[in-house]
Amino acid sequence: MKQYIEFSQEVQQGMDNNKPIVALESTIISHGMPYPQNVEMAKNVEQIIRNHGAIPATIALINGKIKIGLESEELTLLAKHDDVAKVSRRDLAEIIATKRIGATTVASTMICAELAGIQFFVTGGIGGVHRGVEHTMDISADLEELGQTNVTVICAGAKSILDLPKTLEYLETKGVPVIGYQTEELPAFFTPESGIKLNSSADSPETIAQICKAKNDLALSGGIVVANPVPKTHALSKSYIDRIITDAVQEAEEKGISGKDSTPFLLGKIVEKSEGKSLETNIKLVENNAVLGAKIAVAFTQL
Ligand code: PSU
Ligand code: MN
Repeated sequence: MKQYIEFSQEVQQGMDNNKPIVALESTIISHGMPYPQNVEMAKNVEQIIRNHGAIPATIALINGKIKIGLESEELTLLAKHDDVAKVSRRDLAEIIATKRIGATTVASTMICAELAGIQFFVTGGIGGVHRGVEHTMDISADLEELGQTNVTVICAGAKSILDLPKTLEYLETKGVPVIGYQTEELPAFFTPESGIKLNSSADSPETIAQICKAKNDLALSGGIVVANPVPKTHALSKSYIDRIITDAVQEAEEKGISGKDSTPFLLGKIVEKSEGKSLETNIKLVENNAVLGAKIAVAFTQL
């Protein structure tokens, strides 16, 4: 298996010195945001993680290898290239074997992080159960992965392009802890509130690190979701963004968009309909997650 994994020098050095490492996904770069904001975001987020005492490891598939840690040119390639595959669990083997460029989703980033021995992973939002699931059966592979792979995902909850109550029910069935950071409520990505109460919340990175350690010690398989609300100063109003999302979901339905194209289509439409306001919020919340993710990873190494 080792033959498929390639560490950047920075990540390798970090590992050799037992430094805290934080994984980052690449679908958010290739399919989640437009160029050039996507590459600027990717570089900023890496720097934020360094500034908080951890080593960033952005993950992608390039030339038949799972790259753990990317060089600046590789980030640009993922941000600019118009033929980057969106790689979830089912696509991993194919994109490796055919040596295409692949951007990893939450699910496949978790798989690669676990293979590389990385336990913490920062992103924007996870995939989930889509609205209208009773007609489409569209449930993100991210949820299955959270049910089986031992990686802690720090995110701003999930976008309300999804059916949030059903997404939480699914995670409950799979036995995935969803911990609100300094909140009792599931954050809804662009807004800190969803009205949906969470089962657990934690007030400090140290407490979250202790929960991760206890779960490891008990050998409980599966991931953890840390749901970190977008800071109020950068949040969008719930009624404003909900209207835009409802329009985007309806347009996707009318156009018959399905499968792996559904989420990127909706994300693009939301940026368009909000005239870039959603993109600004999206970038700020990922940065905010990077701060928390680095703090949790640092706290974990000190246990
Ligand atoms: N949600 C976002 N931004 C994103 C994604 C989700 O707010 O960029 C991406 C992530 O990579 C996530 C993927 O893992 O979309 C989920 O895709 P799907 O719904 O097809 O499983
Ligand atoms: Mn899907």
